[in-house]
Amino acid sequence: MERKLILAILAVSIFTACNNSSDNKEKKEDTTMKGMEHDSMQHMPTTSANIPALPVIPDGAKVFFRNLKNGASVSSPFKVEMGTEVMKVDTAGPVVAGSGHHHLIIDGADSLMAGEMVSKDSTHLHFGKGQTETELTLAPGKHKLTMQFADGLHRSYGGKLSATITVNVKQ
Ligand SMILES: [Cu+2]
Repeated sequence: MERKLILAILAVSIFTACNNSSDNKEKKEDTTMKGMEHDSMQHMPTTSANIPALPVIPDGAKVFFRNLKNGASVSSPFKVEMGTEVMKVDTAGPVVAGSGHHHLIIDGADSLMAGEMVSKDSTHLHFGKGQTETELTLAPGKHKLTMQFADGLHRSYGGKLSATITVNVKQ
């Protein structure tokens, strides 16, 4: 059983390594995330030598919804502007102190623990090109929106760099 699992992980690692040479930026981001997931499934210390530590959050840094107040009523689709103070918005990839990129979590957690990888799916949106606004299409009703800032490797900066609001999407 265990041997099979190790083989499977090895196979995935090789596959990931091959894919990393791809020029496609989207793919690169994906494989980075997969690579990290598998790394953390094994033992973090064995790979941490190659991975820079999560940068320390500078004093006064925060993220906020620029154009939406908690409890706002909106008509779908609606615009979401993501603001930062102190932190610089950068593209995904390099891990640079004092910078990172935005994520939006829809109807999920209030924040992700510092260092936790932001997953990538329909309710965890990445703005790895350094975008600071987007348009959301949501079904009518109440929805919870969480902004989560993360470093170049999509590792959450934690609750200090998150913001959560509820919006009411009109019929
Ligand atoms: Cu990301």
